[in-house]
Amino acid sequence: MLDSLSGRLSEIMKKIRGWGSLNEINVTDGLREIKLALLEADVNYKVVKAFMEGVTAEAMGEKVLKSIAPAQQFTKIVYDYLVKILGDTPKDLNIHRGGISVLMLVGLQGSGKTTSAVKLARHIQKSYNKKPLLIAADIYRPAAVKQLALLSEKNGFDMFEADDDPVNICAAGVKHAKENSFGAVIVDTAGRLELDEKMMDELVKIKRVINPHEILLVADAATGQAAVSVAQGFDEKIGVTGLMLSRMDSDARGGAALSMSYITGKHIKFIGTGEKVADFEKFYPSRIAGRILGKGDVVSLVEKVQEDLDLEKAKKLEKKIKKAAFDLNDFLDQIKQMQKMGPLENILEMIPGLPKKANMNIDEGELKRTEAIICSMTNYERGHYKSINGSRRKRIAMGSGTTVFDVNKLINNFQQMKKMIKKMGKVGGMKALSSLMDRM
Ligand SMILES: Nc1nc2c(ncn2[C@@H]2O[C@H](COP(=O)(O)OP(=O)(O)OP(=O)(O)O)[C@@H](O)[C@H]2O)c(=O)[nH]1
Ligand SMILES: [Mg+2]
Repeated sequence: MLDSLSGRLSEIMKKIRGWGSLNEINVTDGLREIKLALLEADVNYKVVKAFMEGVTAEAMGEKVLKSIAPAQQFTKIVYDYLVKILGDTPKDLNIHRGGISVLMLVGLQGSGKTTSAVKLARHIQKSYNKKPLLIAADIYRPAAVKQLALLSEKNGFDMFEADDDPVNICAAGVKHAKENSFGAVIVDTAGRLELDEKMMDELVKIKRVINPHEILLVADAATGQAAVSVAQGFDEKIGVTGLMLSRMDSDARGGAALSMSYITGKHIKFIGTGEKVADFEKFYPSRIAGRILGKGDVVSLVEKVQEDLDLEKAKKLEKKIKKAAFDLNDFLDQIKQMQKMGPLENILEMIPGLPKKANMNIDEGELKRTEAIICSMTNYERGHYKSINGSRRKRIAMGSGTTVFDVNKLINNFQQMKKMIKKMGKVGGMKALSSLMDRM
């Protein structure tokens, strides 16, 4: 999925991260490469243009070029714009908790409507605990009803069929669902080879009769830009409420996925990633942007670090670490920073190359205890841990609601850590911190 684009972009971003400093010349080079990669991935030129304008304006600013970590900032800007063009925040289905929800799938022939209808039924049953009814409204293709019947049966869903025209079938199907306590109705409509009037008229009539909560356009991601104009065509004629991109698994380039939402102004709600019913995912712009930019979720890490960690402070800390002047106050600062960044395991998981087993050893309760202990020390004690004798340890334990054993353990760990830091010499803040947490 999106492999060739992801391969190209993550290479470019890696290269940029390798540059020690950013200046207008190398940023221009980097941006040119990104632009080429997007165009080669068949991303719509309007999207590429908007993307490049936004990223260039921000990346060239003083704030980025002169910052402490310019390459990381640059990565974050690219990532943020990717998320934006992919639709920003994920959108849920318009599902009524109480009553019946009616969903209608439309799209060209072979775009994946029938398969997606069953995938969607499974999703609705699992996520909303609603019993779905599938309506077979494609009476034109000889085996269409049978295909839906087989798929429904295989997955344990009920299907409604009737010997009538599609508009009447849909009306009767929704009535049947209401009378038989179904929670959702999914209408599988007929596809055509191209956008034709007759087909659109029929869809408009169905829409009028069943008044759906969602009209989802199913488009084949592997058809690239063609999928985008199909979506526009359907939207103009019948008005769609969301998009479903099928065959993301066979779309290495990614043009449709990256252009669809921006060009149509509609959200991609789901993607199909294979022929099986379980090959179906909710569409999260941020996750897709992360996948496109590289592995190990470096991007999310950068984002969190940018937002929550005071870089100036980190730089000072690094100096202190190098001089081994790191004291319990700095230690406390670090713990607070890490707590602000959210669950520790999430953060550590995002750091590529960190052994998974080490991550599991991190105990957040322990972090909180450590924080309480250090907070119960006087400022002098925090700067001079050797002054913390037996009676002081007792007082600190009382003050922090812990035991002398806990205080001893912390001071021992801190002592060992200082030794280790001395040995480590030239190691950056984050890395030093994670190895240090490992010892707790
Ligand atoms: N690899 C892959 N194949 C898919 C996906 N979704 C659907 N297919 C396959 O694409 C083919 C067409 O899918 P259908 O669901 O029958 O498409 P349709 O839009 O209902 O087709 P018509 O009813 O003829 O208009 C089938 O062979 C599906 O198995 C997907 O996400 N990935
Ligand atoms: Mg079909």
